[in-house]
Order: sequence, then C-alpha cells, then structure tokens
Amino acid sequence: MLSTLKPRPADKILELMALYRDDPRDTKIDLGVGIYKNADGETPVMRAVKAAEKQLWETETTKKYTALSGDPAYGDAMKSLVLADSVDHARVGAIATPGGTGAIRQAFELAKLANPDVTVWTSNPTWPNHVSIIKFMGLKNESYAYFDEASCTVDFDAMMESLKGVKAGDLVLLHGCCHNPTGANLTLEQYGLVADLIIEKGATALVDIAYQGFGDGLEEDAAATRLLASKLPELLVAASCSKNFGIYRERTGCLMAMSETAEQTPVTQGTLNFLNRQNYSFPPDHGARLVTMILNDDVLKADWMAELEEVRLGMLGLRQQLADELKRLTNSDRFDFIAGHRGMFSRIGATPEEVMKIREDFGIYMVGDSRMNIAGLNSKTVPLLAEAVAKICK
Ligand code: PLP
Ligand code: TYF
Repeated sequence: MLSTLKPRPADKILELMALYRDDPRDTKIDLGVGIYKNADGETPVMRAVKAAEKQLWETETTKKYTALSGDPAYGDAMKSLVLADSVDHARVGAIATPGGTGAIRQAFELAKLANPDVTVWTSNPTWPNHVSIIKFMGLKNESYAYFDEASCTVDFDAMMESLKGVKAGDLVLLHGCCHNPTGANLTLEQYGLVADLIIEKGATALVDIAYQGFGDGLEEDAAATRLLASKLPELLVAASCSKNFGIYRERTGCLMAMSETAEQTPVTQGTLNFLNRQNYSFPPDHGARLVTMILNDDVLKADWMAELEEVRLGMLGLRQQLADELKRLTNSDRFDFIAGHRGMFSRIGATPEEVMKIREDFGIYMVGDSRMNIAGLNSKTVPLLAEAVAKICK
C-alpha cells in the first residue's frame, strides 16, 4: 500500500529553515518562517505563560479528558478576547483545536458539511496552507485580487471587483489583521464594505486571526472581526494563540461559529463537537488551559498584555528603522510602505531572482515571494538588509 504513495511538494517556508540552517556564514540573517524573535534572535516563553505553567503544575490534580469542545472556559475566554461584546455570546459556538491551522481545517469541514458544493475564496496571495488544505479536501477554490505588486498595498477596487463572483453558500476567507504574507491590510471601512457585499451575495465569512496584538494593539487588531460579527448574520472565526501567547508547539487554536440566532447555537455547537470527534476526539488542553488561566487572572493578563505590547512596539520600531534606512539609501519613498504594513510580515516586491541574489550575496533569507519576517531583524541587522535591498532591487 505505501509503495503507491507519491512524493509531496515541500512547504517552501519550512524548506527555507533547512537552507538557512545549512548556510555556514555567521553573518546570515533568517527572515523566513513566522516565529517571533527578540533582538537576540531568541523566542522566549512569555512571562505570564511561565507563571501559569508553574501555577498549573502546583494545582493540577488530574489529566482526565475534558470535553469534545475542549474546556468550555477556554471557548468563553476566546470569545471575550476576539469578539468581546460585538455579539451575544449565546449565538457563538466554540471548540478548542490543535493550533489555528486545526481551526481553519475544522472551519472548512463545517462549511463542507453545510454546503458540499462550497467554493472557498482566498486572497491573492494568502498563507499557502489555506490553499493547500482547501485543495486537499477536494473543495473548490477561487482567489480574489488583493495585493497591488507595484505599490505593495491593497488594491481594494480590484478586490471588490473579483468578489462580485461570490455565490450564495460560498465561504470568503479574510485575514482578521496582519495579513500573511503581504503585511498590507484593509481599513475598517473597507472591511465594512466587504461585509455588505457578503450579505448581498448570501455568502459566509471565515476570519483567520493569527496575529491579534501584533499589529495596532489587542483591541485594534480584533476590530475588523468584531465589525464583521456585528454586521453579518453568520460568521466563522479561526483564532490562533501560537504567536500572541508564544505557545507555537502547544498547538492552541479555537474555532468560533456565530449562528444567526441563539436557538441555532446547540446544533452549531453539537456539529463542532462532532467534527472534533471525527478528527481527533478531545483536542489538546495544555496550551488552551494556560490561555484560559492568563485571560481570567488580572495579574497574569496585565503582564501578558505588557509583554505582547513590547513585542508589537519592537516590530513597529524595526519597520520604521528599515523604511528610514531605505529612504536614505535609495533617495526615494519607494519603500515607505514597510512602515505602513502591520504584523510580522512585509512583502517587499522583489522578484524571485532578486530574493535569490540577496540570499546568495548577503546570506539574508526571505521567502521566495519576497516576504520577510520583520521579527528576524534587530537594530544592527536592519542596515545590512537595507543595503542588500537597495543594491539588488531594481
Ligand atoms: N493563519 C495564518 C495566516 C498563519 O500565519 C498561521 C501561522 O502560523 C496560522 C493561521 C496558524 O498557526 P498555528 O496553527 O501554528 O496556530
Ligand atoms: O507563515 C508562517 O511563516 C507561519 C508559520 O506550514 C508556518 O504561519 C509556516 C509554514 C507552515 C506552518 C506554519
């Protein structure tokens, strides 16, 4: 049986990790995979997470199964974090999932159950795993225009034009904030216009929110998701705690499904539980428990928010430094968009050849589409990157 298997294409982002590791130059810079790194290149466990783990070790008396949904307290905490009071929580079902990816997968499964003929609309470009999972599941995929390659900003008119093709029963995947891979984001007003179009078409929105707190702030980054929740009759939200709690390997995500009425919620929640059971039964608990403890404890929460804010402001500072440095070196405002982008990533509009040349000549590793992880920089390496970009990018 196994001999019938065919090789699968590797994940380009993960492949880059190995290429970087094997580069012997000690001046090399890793701007590849989206993991937050501090100025020393480390990804420390956040203070509040460490404190919660200690508390948990001291107080946890059992490891017995929780519930198919995960601990309902986690779902409640995530509803408050992401949706706040934009919607009556009685309308929202929630399940713990293995990472944000698990939530996305379960959202597609839910959409497929509700409408086997569903087309999932994704931005061009989007996180490659979106398209990969959609295709693997045999669902239809259409992409909508999003990024203007010349200005490295959102081409909103083109986006709205392509979304005119959305049909009733389709699923439109939107990034809640900090678009991956471009760093270019819709304004709140534009999210509102997209919501109007989704209502007009009779489609459903799925928000992927994996970087809440990395852009303009915890509340600000959730504003678009909350606006959609307040305007749309239905909404799916796939949230990841990997980045904003720094618990990548604990695999902590949450799928929230907002029904049109609270009366519908038991069936929606029951379907979410059913989907967990079909895929892995009880979802992982450790990361979800830490998140719940932090969000429900004023002291832990304040410390987590303070550390997250340091992370966010550090990345914003690096963005500004890089934009300033490129302005000086190129004597132009061509790269000003880097300071306007938000989140971990910016796609800088270099060609694949230029990306390769920057890699070969300078040992600077960004993804082939010219996406760079801003958190891979520090104040000393920004000038090196700026020099490379100014020299190579025509
Ligand atoms: N969605 C986007 C856009 C991402 O960049 C990520 C990244 O890691 C995820 C979802 C899910 O992450 P995880 O499954 O590690 O929580
Ligand atoms: O886009 C990124 O770099 C992160 C991390 O298969 C990631 O989202 C990358 C590839 C992958 C899983 C996670």
